[in-house]
Amino acid sequence: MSRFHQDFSAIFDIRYLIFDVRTTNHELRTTILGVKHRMMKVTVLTLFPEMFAPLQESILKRAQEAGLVKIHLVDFRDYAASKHKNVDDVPYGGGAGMLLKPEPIFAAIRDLPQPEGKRRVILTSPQGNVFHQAKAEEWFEQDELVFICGHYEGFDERIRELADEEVSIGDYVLTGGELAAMVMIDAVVRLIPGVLGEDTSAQEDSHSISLLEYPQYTRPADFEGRQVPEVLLSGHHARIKQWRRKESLRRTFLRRPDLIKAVTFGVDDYPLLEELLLEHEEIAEWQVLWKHLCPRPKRRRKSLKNPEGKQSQELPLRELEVSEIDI
Ligand code: 6GU
Repeated sequence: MSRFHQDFSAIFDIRYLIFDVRTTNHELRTTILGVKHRMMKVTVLTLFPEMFAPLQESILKRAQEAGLVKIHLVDFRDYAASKHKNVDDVPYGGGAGMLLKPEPIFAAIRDLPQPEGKRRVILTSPQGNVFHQAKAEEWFEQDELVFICGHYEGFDERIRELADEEVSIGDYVLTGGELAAMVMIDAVVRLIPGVLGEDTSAQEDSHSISLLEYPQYTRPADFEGRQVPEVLLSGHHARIKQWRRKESLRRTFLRRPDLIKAVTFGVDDYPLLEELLLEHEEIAEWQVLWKHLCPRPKRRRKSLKNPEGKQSQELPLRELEVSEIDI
């Protein structure tokens, strides 16, 4: 392993008996205690591989040790041709700042091993589409993600050609793409089954990103006079479920009203929404989104057998025999 090709995945935890096997469709898989898991490869082209030290901690560290993800850091300065290993240069036409040169990044990409399955090349840039949960889920389907981390004042336009997509993590400017790449890597890796542990489903919470999480409490039930809501101590699962749904709705209305339009309300939400409306009058503007769920009084339907349009419950199941009629 060269100094500039740090491969953190080399250290395996011996608790997991790991074998990499190539299946017929060339997908890289890892076998952990007899169970086949998909292995995702993440390659990062960066001038600052040391910045990726946080990926060697906690859950991402465990994911690598378990063979669920391999993170490969490539210092593209290694591919600079000049004696001084220059990777940047002044812009044609003048102007302040230096730009990343195309040659080292092109050479680094061309030197990557053949992709093992589906590969997506991502250029980090504040000009890209803004990253979101749906994008993390889309990338999770890939076998390899390659991040090109932009740095300095910008990069030569021709570098864009190497990327399948250009992605930003939000509307602010960072000094480089490294922190952004780490954010995106974390969001994708946690979706891999096994990364968060057996009983936690990342898929479950990612789908409900349109609604914010309800408040959570742990012991003690009374912390310096601050009480845990009574309902959570009740053991009444249906009531707890309702309370959580209501609090999720409340949080979303009050903190992220921009997410509300994407929420699908069910009939069970109607009473909760009407309660919330009484508690927060600012919610009224969204009422159009749930009014249609209002339970209607049963309409009287007229039919041949029921010419008066009596309510259906009142209709006899069969015609009564004369003898049964109490005169
Ligand atoms: Cl991906 N790169 C840089 N340099 N700045 C950013 C960004 C990326 N996303 C938000 N700001």
